[in-house]
Amino acid sequence: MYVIGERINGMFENVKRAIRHKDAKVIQDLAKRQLAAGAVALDVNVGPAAADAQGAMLWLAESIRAVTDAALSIDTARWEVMSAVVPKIPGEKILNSSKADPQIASQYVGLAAEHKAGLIGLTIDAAGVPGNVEKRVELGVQIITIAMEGGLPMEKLFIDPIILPVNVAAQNPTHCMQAIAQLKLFADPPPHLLIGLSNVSQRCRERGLINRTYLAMAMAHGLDAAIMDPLDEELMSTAITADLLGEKMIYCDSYLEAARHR
Ligand code: THG
Repeated sequence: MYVIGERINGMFENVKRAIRHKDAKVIQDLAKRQLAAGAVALDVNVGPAAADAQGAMLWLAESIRAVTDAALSIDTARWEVMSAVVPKIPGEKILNSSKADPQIASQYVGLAAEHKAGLIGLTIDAAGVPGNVEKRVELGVQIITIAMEGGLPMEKLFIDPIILPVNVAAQNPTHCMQAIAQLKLFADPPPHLLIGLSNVSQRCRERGLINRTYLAMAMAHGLDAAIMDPLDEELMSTAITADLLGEKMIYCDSYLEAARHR
């Protein structure tokens, strides 16, 4: 499982405060703790309230780069921010994210290919989040095709079917799993399939239980990457165990520790 830590996000109060007061230690601690817990990449999102989104993103990336070379998932919906910061952030990067509209996706594929970066492509277009499986698959295939034409290898592409909270969109988790299973079949090697896992339980009770149960279900359908909370120990144990049961690793009595200390 390719785990991208979700905690460096301005929607969290402590991160919002750290951005405002330029308190790098808070960010560096979150980076180190998430990586120690098993994340291999870190999502970086300045949050909805940041006044200078570009400056805040660069400050976050620079703060993180002082403690790790891990891949950074540059999480912004704004092209002007993405295109300005990507050339300035050293090391491995994933562009998070592009929509599927051909003109938009071509731009992002070009930027990712130029910087040998990864790209998360959302199965969403000008019409919004699809209400069915077929449209998700169609938009996913559209992104796969544009990536192939643009010279972005499938190992660098992550397709995100967009998971919504189960309390407001009851069919969405099922639709996403079905789209994941189908999109795995459209290229060889296939692209990665990714979700922002915590979305599924927003404003629900039993968030941890919902997150880890859905993670195991989605992994059984071919999910192999997630933006999620690596500091949730039960969630990480579920991810490792689903990898074990999905033949991604071999059993030994200490498989949980072995996977954590890899
Ligand atoms: N796809 C892609 N990128 C994404 C998402 C996605 N990036 C952002 C988001 N979704 C994934 N990250 C989070 C981070 C936190 C939460 C949900 C998703 C979360 N936060 C608490 C909440 O809203 O209740 C914050 C509570 C607090 O302040 O402590 O749940 O889908 N490509």
